[in-house]
Amino acid sequence: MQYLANAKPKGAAIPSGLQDLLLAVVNTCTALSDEVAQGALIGLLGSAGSGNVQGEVQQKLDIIANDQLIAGVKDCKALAGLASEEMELPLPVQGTGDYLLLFDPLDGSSNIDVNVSIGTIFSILKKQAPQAPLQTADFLLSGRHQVAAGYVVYGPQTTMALTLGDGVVMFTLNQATGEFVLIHDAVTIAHSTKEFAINMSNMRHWAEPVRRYVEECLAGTSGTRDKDFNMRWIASMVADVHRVLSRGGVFMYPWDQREPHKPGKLRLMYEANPMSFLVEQAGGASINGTKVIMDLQPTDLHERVSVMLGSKDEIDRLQQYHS
Ligand code: AHM
Ligand code: MG
Repeated sequence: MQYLANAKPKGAAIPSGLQDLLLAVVNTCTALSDEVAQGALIGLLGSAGSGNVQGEVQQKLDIIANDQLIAGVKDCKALAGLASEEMELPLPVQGTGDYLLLFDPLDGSSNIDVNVSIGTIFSILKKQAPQAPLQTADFLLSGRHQVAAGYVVYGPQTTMALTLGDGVVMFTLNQATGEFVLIHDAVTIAHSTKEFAINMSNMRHWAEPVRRYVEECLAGTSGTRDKDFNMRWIASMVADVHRVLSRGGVFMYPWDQREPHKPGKLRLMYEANPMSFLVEQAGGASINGTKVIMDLQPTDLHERVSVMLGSKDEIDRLQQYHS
């Protein structure tokens, strides 16, 4: 991928170890894109009959994508270790090194079998003590420590969004050559929007500020917002966030009282943080209600978080409703 060799985020070339790691992730996602496209033809659909550490049923593709990402990055010299939604504990790679990789290998698992967009989300952290042997605690860094983050969405097109901390770029996979081609060099999210995304079937369980926000959107021109809103819910965070990056909007998966002890459904370290990094770098905002997600100090690799992200004016409004 020529882009990685030429890019100069914040005026400096991407360190070679980080280039190698990003290239390994991109190459694995290129192969996954091809497999996802074949689905049932190569026996990829259906449940694996197992569960992950979060107590969720694993699909065959969850496990395949996880295994392939591990195989794809295991020779990266600068990668100390990795952590995944599908594994309880981190996996040492070199043990020492500059970088830590976190990923949701296959996001949107409930959409695999129905041929709706799914994807891979990744986050790369700078290891604080590169020479010290890897420990789980090394991963527990706030989103501000990310040096790169992105996703690949396997949809009608395979598209990747990437940030290296200096804006957001987008690529589409040329299926004929296997190359990701740059399609946007400065993705920006408009501050204002008329579109929101939330699973409305949970409405009766929401907290008051979220209910108020959505009720005001639903009231449209007859309410205080004085404009009509549109709603979308794909149930793949990758695809919903891709829409927000592409044409603005708000994406929410808030805390709700179905499981009151859980802060939310989505995972902080490999879903919310990388998406928040992309959204902030595109001029949007991302909060858990009261706090900025990238500032949260994680205490557990698999911790969950309430997520509200997208167009800045709407996120400011949501934060005000929560304060
Ligand atoms: P997954 O990582 O197991 O696929 O779960 C995360 C997904 C998100 O992509 C999506 O926003 C959400 O779960 C959809 O949840 P729901 O089915 O409750 O609407
Ligand atoms: Mg996910």
